[in-house]
Amino acid sequence: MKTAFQVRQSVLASTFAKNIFLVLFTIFAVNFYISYFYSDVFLKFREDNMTILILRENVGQFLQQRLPAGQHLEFEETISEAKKAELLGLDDGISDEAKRIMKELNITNAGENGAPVIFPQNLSTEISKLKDLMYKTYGYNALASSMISLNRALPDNRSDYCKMKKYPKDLPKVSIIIQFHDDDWMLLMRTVHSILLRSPYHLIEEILLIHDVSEREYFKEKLENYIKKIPKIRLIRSHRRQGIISARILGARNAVGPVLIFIDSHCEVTTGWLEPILARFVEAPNAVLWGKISTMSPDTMQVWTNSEAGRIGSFRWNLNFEYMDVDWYEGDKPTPKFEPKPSVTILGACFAIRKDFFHKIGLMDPDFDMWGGEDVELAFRAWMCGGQVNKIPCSVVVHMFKSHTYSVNTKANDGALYNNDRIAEIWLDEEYKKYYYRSVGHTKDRNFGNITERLELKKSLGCKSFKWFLENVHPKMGVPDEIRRPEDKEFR
Ligand SMILES: [Mn+2]
Repeated sequence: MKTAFQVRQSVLASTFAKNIFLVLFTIFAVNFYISYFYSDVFLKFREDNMTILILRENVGQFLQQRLPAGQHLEFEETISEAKKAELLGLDDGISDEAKRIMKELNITNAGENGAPVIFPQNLSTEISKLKDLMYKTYGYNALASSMISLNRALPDNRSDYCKMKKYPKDLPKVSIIIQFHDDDWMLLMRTVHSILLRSPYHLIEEILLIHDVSEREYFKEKLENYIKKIPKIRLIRSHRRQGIISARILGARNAVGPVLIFIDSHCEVTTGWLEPILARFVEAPNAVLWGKISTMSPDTMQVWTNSEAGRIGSFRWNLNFEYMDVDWYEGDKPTPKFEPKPSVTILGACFAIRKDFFHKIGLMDPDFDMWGGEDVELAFRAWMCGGQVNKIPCSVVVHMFKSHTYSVNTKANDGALYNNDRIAEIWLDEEYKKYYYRSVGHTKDRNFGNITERLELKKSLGCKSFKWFLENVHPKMGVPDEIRRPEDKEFR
């Protein structure tokens, strides 16, 4: 029989064993916790801003201080887009209301991989009305868009040449500028998310959102809160309505990165879109670059991409943009299809330019009306004033042509012509202006504002003539019969 002393001794012994166990367990747990994050996060995303971001949320300040700053994400390519979305805090953005309608219509994984969103034939009156109202408000099927994840996957249909091509890790950083006005939240944010998901994280200096005065409720507090959660986004609010062109100038003036990319608020970028653009600037710093612009349907949100190299940009005598087939042969030698190639003009939906060169050649014409013609004007100016324009076929961006634009031109009866008139008056030589005026139907009292400053800019930059431009950049540009007249002497 145990004495009271012995009982006390054995109780003490077992308490001691329990305490030892607890201490050991705690040490083990803490170790496991730290090593888990070291192996899963720290080792994979070491020494980068992104590591700091993740660790701040998961582990705490003490680990953050151990990280040397400013290095690259070596393993970024190996993480899935879903994982990257999770790490960056990018939600799918689908509202409860959209989820309810999806359930009712029996729609799942809407728009994934660029697939079309197809509604059933007999919609209820309620949904049918909502669909029409949203289409009218935003100029595309915004109800379908509300059902598609902001992080949706897109097909990578690039050619093998583009997929295999390797680019250096150290490329100039980019400020991506997106101006928006009354746009739909989901479409704008899908542009933003696709950029964050499909660009090497260390190459994005910032995504600059230019809020061009909108009364939409969600662009007030909701937007402020949203951008606090997402890395690298900066918001600039304009105090007066600017239009696309002035809003982009505002972006260029505020951007930090050495390279600027202007992209419309209704785009999605695809895998590998950024590297070929930035790599080209190393070889051609004075270039305006644009990639392949694929199409997104305004009715179903379907995305069409293919492995073709695509066409380059040209223009008509009314100074509107036009696509042009590329001559793939120089003599009997095929040109490398997917390498950067000269393009006469660009499409304004998405283009890139170095910040220093953009400032040097005078940004964009600040007296332009809200929209139109600025892409052709910039291409002319780049070519004539010491730069060049290139198409980058390996860079693919998807763009939606909506059924209406929010900007209304007001400076002349037809604002688009106001801008084109300015281009003609500033950049076309006297002998070519007549082709423009004939092509748009010349009227006497044309109002194109004051062009003195732009002419001075042209002079101070020592820009070449339009004749030089046609002969050297676009020798195939002829004058069609309906524009030419017998009294014109033969033009090329
Ligand atoms: Mn657009």
